[in-house]
Amino acid sequence: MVNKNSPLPLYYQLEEHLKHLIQSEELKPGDALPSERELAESFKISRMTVRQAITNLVNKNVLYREKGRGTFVSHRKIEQSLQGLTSFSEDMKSRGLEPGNKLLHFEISPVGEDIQKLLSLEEEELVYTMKRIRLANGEPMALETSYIPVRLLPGLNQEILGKSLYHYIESELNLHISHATQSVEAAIVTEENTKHLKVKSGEPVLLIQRDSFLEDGTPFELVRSIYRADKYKFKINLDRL
Ligand code: 16G
Repeated sequence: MVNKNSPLPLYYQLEEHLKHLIQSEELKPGDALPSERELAESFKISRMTVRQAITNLVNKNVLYREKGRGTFVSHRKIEQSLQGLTSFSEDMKSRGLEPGNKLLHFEISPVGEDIQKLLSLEEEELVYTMKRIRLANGEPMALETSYIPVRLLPGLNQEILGKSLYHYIESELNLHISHATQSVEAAIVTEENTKHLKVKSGEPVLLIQRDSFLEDGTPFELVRSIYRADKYKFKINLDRL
């Protein structure tokens, strides 16, 4: 499995071997890796070589270390395309995961000038402000704060928000969701959000802002979300211009 006569460095060969075990699911997400000593003995290589291979895989997020517990196989990230205006519920279902929501906050009130502008609101116009933890198979993936003009969805309530917002807009109200602009930036999770997202303090997150429009150009939502960077990877296809 490691060939001492190969020109490839031993740490690299061990890395490739471990990656192969993960790809073939002999080692599954969350599984503990044998100790450095065990790996060194079974491959007849030095512990330093083992350590180097493991450190490289930790740096590539293939493995993660837990203090005092050992080294484990990372959970695969959800790969989310940045093309196509889809909802969280649709995204999870298309992966065979059960979407879930936990509503943390729901209020109807006027909003600040920046949100007024982005939603093309009249001054003092009422807006729903809501905060939802988005879950996949019960595990938190993102924390979403959405702003929606009451004028557009007068019947929106907490029960509807327990399910899919986009489904309600399209299937119950027959409105046509058409396009959006979205930005993604990196940040560190705030102390308050560590408990909502079930991540440790200091973990990286992705801040996403989406402004979505109906077919006639009316802005219907402004969403500021915090996605777990350990769970999400965004992907886009590019054409040469
Ligand atoms: C996604 C959208 C969010 C939208 C929600 C509707 C991003 C960054 N955000 O989470 O803008 O409100 O889907 O989901 O993709 P729902 O229909 O499941 O409630």
